Amino acid sequence: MLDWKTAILSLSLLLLLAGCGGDNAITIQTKGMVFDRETLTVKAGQPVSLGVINRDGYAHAFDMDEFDIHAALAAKETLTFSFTPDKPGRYEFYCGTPGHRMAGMVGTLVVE
Ligand SMILES: [Cu+2]
Repeated sequence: MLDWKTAILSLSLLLLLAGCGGDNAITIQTKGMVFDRETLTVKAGQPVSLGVINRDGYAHAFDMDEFDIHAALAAKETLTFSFTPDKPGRYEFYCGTPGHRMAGMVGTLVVE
């Protein structure tokens, strides 16, 4: 689980990576009961800094089983997750809030 310290640390890392023009700093937003991007593409072996922005006035979650990411996103909250995908492949991400995944809050992380 990520706590707020991890989130702040990750946010700092995101800003650092953004400052360096890091390829794998990406952002995704909730837009009602979907994510604004269905596919995220990153490169294997490079650290990823993934910002998830909840634009809605109610709670969501962000889950990616492959990378052991399972976090609640309060209304209007932004969290940043850092991980390094080792293997090329396609990995599912979704909102773990009950009912949301079935409603369409699901997408694919493509690791090239
Ligand atoms: Cu949701």
